[in-house]
Amino acid sequence: MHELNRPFPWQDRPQGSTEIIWRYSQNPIIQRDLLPTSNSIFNSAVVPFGDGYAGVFRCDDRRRRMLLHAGFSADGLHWNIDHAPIRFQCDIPEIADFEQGYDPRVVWIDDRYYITWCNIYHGPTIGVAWTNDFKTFHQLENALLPYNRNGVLFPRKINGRFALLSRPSDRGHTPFGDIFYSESPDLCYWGKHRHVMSPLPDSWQSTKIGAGPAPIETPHGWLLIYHGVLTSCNGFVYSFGAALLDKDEPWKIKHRAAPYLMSPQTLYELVGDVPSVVFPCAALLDEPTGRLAIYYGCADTVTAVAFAYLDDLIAFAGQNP
Ligand code: BMA
Repeated sequence: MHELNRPFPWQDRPQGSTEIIWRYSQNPIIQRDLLPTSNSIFNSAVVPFGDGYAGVFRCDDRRRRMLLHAGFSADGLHWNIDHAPIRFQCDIPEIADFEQGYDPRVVWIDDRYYITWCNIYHGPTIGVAWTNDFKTFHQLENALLPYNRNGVLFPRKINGRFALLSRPSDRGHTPFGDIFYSESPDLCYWGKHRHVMSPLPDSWQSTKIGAGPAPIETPHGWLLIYHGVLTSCNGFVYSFGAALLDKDEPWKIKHRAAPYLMSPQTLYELVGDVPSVVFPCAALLDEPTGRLAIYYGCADTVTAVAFAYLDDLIAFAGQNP
């Protein structure tokens, strides 16, 4: 999976800035109408693939169906997205052919890429599929019962089992939500459900929270970048923050930063189909340099990237309890 010559998407911290996360100056990297049929392209996941990158993109079409499309990039910044949506191969008739899906995450575990997404099976729940080429996608059983969103796999088995974060929800614009942990020997049967985190009162994360990109393994535990929602007099405001979870028992929080890492502040984050949303679904790590590129949806309309150093995020999570 790793190619040494793959260019890492990066831009240095702007001169004079002391921010621990900074936005790419060419944001948004994916405009809403990159596809001739798209209304909006946002909340999408990318991973290293071959000598470049691949991704699964949330593309809402002009009928306003929520569809997933595969895409490819040499540099992680300029993307070609397939015009046809992903058609999952599925030999389980009961769950096949639920066309719509949204908010994908992608991880490499052992020998293949796994995709989790919000699969609309009698209400939202967590779909699971795998691929090796981002052309053919093999759909497995849904991980959990409806209603659930933000299913995010850890990028390796923990204590020999697949591990998943999720956020039980309702059918609609859920006004609550905690993050839970579940594990599975085979990606079919899930159990040992553990509570991880609740929203925090009087804060940017007071209404609900949900896992963002796949957790990143560090010597200090799993770095979890997660979104949090505040209910303002104009509706929901989506920001994101950071926490560190225990390496072997990831339902235990070691540190959780009180301030947000990023809140919607630029025009493309504040204005769009759903105003005031930053929603991260992927993070790339350049291990030799500790550089991170975080991909996030903006205002449910476009896709942007922001940069940070992993060590700074670990320190941020630890120093702002
Ligand atoms: C959530 C999800 C996200 C979306 C967010 C803000 O419930 O549907 O896809 O970005 O709401 O509308």
